[in-house]
Amino acid sequence: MKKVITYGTFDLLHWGHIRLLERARALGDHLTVVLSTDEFNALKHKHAYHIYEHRKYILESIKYVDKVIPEYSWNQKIDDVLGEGIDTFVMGDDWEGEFDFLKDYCEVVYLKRTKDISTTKIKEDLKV
Ligand code: C2G
Repeated sequence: MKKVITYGTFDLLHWGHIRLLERARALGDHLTVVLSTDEFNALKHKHAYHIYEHRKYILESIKYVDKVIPEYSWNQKIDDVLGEGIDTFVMGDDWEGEFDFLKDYCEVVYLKRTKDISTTKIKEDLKV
C-alpha cells in the first residue's frame, strides 16, 4: 500500500483544499493529513475560524482522506514520515523546496496551488 502524507490548517475548507487532497490521494492508496492544532496555528501566525476538533471532523468526512493526525511542531515531519510508513510527501507549491530535506526519507511532491481561492480571500471577501 502506497501511503501519502500532507500537512495544513484546512480552515474554512474550500475547493482549492479539496483539489489538493484529491491529487495527493491519487498519488497512492492511503492519505494521511497532518492537521495543524490551534496552538501550532498560533506559531504559524494563523487564527483558524474552526477549532481543531471541528477541522478534523470535516477532513475525516472527505472521501480522499484516510487518517487525520495533529501537527503540533515544525519538527515532526521526519518522525511522521517514518512512523506512519509514508512513501510520498505532498504540499502545495507555495511551499516549493521548503521540505526537500524529506527526500532522504520519501518522495517529495509539490502540487500546483489552485489560483484565486484561499481562506484569507474568503475572509476578506466576506468582510462587510
Ligand atoms: N492549497 C492549494 N490551493 C489553495 C489553497 C491551499 O493547493 N488555493 C494547499 C496548500 O498549498 C497546502 C494545503 O492546501 O498544501 C493546505 O493549505 P493551508 O491550510 O493554508 O496550509 P498551510 O498553512 O500552508 O500549512 O507544516 C506545513 C504547514 O502546516 C502548511
